[in-house]
Order: sequence, then structure tokens, then C-alpha cells
Amino acid sequence: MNDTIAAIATPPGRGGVGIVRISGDAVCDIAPALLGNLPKPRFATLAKFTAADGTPIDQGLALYFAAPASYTGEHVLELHGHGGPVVLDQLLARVLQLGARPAQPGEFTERAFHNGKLDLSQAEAVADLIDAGSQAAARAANRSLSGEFAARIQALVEQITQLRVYVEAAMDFPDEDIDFLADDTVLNRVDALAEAVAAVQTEAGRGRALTEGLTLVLAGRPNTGKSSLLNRLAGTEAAIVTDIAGTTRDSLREHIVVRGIPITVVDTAGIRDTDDAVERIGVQRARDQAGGADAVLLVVDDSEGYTADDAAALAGLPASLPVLCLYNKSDLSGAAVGTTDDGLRLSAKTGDGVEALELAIAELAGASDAEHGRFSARRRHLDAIAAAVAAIHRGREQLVDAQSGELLAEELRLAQDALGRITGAVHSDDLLGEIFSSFCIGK
Ligand SMILES: Nc1nc2c(ncn2[C@@H]2O[C@H](COP(=O)(O)OP(=O)(O)OP(=O)(O)O)[C@@H](O)[C@H]2O)c(=O)[nH]1
Ligand SMILES: [Mg+2]
Repeated sequence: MNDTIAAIATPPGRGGVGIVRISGDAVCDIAPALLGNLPKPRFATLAKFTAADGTPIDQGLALYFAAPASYTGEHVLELHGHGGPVVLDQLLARVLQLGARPAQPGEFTERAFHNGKLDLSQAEAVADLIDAGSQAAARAANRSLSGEFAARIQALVEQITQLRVYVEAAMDFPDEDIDFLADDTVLNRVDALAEAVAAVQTEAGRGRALTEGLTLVLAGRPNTGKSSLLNRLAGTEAAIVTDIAGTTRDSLREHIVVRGIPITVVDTAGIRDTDDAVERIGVQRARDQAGGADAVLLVVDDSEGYTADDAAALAGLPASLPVLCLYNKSDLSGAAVGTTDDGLRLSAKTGDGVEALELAIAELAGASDAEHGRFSARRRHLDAIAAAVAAIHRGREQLVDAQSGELLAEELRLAQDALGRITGAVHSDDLLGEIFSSFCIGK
């Protein structure tokens, strides 16, 4: 990390302004060679950017941030020149000639992380803000970037630490150990902790939908109108629709945007017992797709009502998977479109009720109440929180069933480690590589 990195920080192509960014100790040598002097920190200075032979490459603003008061925590120099690819390439080449090396994707932000400027969840929020596909997603990323998510995680970590101290102290004094296990204080504190983690889990789940989008799977028995609904949502005739049961075999994915949220809708084969070898593979794929979805849209033929075959289509799916029932073909049944106990009634054929479906999808993604202090989150964060939830749950069982303070303490430690992976308090080089390599160069 002692070398100096440089990159063009603005997107490729032509623009009014193009920026070359440099970070590292060599900035203090590069600036005088390139600009004639090291500019006054945090002041915009008009300067000529000169080539080795003294001829000007460009003229623009130089901005110097002295370590540690910079984005990366190192000496940083930004050169704001004209946004042409040839000029910027020449400028970057000159900076490399003066001792910098090309930056890897995300390397500036990785240095900011290593220098304590950002925790890992904030570093990820930088990328999420750049990639935000909607205002709600951008707001959520901004909240994470400002440390709101990290603060929530930190509060949980502190709660766990205090509980661990209490449990471990009690174990160190065996006489009191009996009291400590018998009275409800520890159990109550474990339960309160589980509740607090679950609350963050719910919010993070919504945050992830805003950040990464949702995958919804249209499932159900044959001929209920799954493919028709896919076409309706996508606005194109993507899937084949016929009145023959078992039309769809392969799963078909369409990417749509609902209220600014990226949604992947997957059409699947109608689920039924069949002797047709190809259809059977399709049915298996349908089940696999549904199992991996964020939510299942169970399509039911409203003119026939909810049958045992509809229920059978859900067999084997995780109980935690949200299911929205879509009573399709309202034009045939004659029933009014709109919400029902467990979903919506609509018609893929006429389009009636499809707007309500889009609203329901936005709600699944958490976009409808985006104002509730929501933060951006990723699958990685949800996995870590789920691991913490599981550890706390196991710890509780150890306490209740085995009266074991040691095993509870150990599970609490595991829960703490899991949460530490979110902020980067616990991390591996592999994890960092995975996260930062998805950044753009120059960030
Ligand atoms: N009247 C009416 N017919 C519909 C509606 N939706 C679909 N259909 C008809 O129902 C039949 C089956 O539609 P599909 O979309 O192919 O149904 P599917 O669920 O994809 O069927 P499989 O792929 O075989 O599982 C077709 O003849 C559609 O035109 C609707 O809302 N109203
Ligand atoms: Mg179909």
C-alpha cells in the first residue's frame, strides 16, 4: 500500500471536464514536476499540466488534499482537465511516468477502508450510490454511506458484547453461576437481542431489494396465465401463450423496472405430475426457480378458484418464502379486480388490476415506505445477519436446554463475528477483493 495509484476518475468518452485522480506519497513529487509546485491544500489552483519536455498537455484545476484529510487518507491530487479521451490518456501517462501506477477498480475506496475513513458497509454504499437505479435506492445508499447501517450494526455488536461480559463474568464465579442460570435475566437479554437483530434483518431485507432488485417467480399449475402475466408485465410477447396446458417448459426471465426498482420476473412451467420427460424437467426447474426467489407469485385461475392443485404447486417451498396469490382471469370469473385476503384479483388478458400488481411488487421491494430511515444493503449483509440470528437462536437453546453458559457465550461470539463481517471489523482478503473488484476504476 506504499505505492501511488492513479486513474481517470470520470467516465470514458468526451465531456466538459475530465479528472485524473492520484493517491499516495508520490503526489508530493509528482505535483511539482507536473504543475511547477505542490498546490496549497484544499484550494482550487489554475495550472498548466506539462509533459516531460515542458510542453503543455492541458490546462485546468489542480486540487491537493494533504494526508490524512483526504478521501483515501493519503496525499491526493486531482487534476481537472478537459474531458477528451486523448488528453486524459496523455495526462494519465505522464502521471504514471512520474512514478504512479494504474489503480485497480475500487482501489481508492479500498485505501479509504484500510485507513479507517469508511467501514466496509459504507464502502459498499459508495458503489451502490453510483449504481443506484432509482431515487429510493440513492437515498438508501446515502443513508448507508453516512454510516446509518454501520451504526445499527455497531449497536447490536455492543449489545452482544455487554451480554457476553455478563455471561462470562457469571461463569467465572461458579457460586453465582446457579443463580445466573436460574433467574430469567440472561434469557430475557438473549430474547431482547434476538428481537433487535430481527428488526435490523427486516430493514436490511428491504434495503437489499432497493439496492439489488428482486427476483419474482411466476408459479402455479398449468394454464392459469403465468406466461400471459409475464408478457403483460414486460410489455412484450416474450413468452409463448396457448390454451394447451404445459406450454412453458424452459424458465424465461424478463427484466422490468417497477417504480424505479429493477425486478426480474421468471416465468416457469406449470407445476403438475406428468409423464412427459421434457415437461418433467421443466416442472423441476420451476420448483428450483421458486425456491431461489425473493417471492413467489402464485398464479391461480379465478374462474376455477383455488384448488388442491394450486396448493400442491407450493409444496416443498421454504415456509419463509413470501407468496402472493394472483387470481387471474377475472374477466372470466366476473369477480371484481383488486386485493383479496392473500393477494390480488386481476386479468392478464384485459390488463385490469395489473397496476395494483405493480404497486404490490413495489411494496414487496420496500419502495412504498422508503422514508423510514431505510439503508442500502446487500445479499452479503443479509447472509451475515442470518448467521447471527442462527447463532443467537442456538445459544438460547444451549441456555434453556443444557443450562450451558459456556456454549451460550460461544454462540454469542459467533454472532458477533458474523455482524463484524458487515462492517469489516472481521474480514478476509478474499472478501475485500470480491467487494472492491466490482467498483469502477477511479473510485
Ligand atoms: N380470459 C382470460 N384468459 C386468459 C387470461 N390469462 C391467460 N389466459 C388464457 O389462458 C391460457 C393459458 O395461458 P398461459 O399464459 O399460456 O398460461 P400458463 O400458466 O403460462 O400455462 P403453462 O405454460 O401451460 O403452465 C391461454 O389461452 C391464455 O390466453 C385472462 O386473464 N383471461
Ligand atoms: Mg406458460
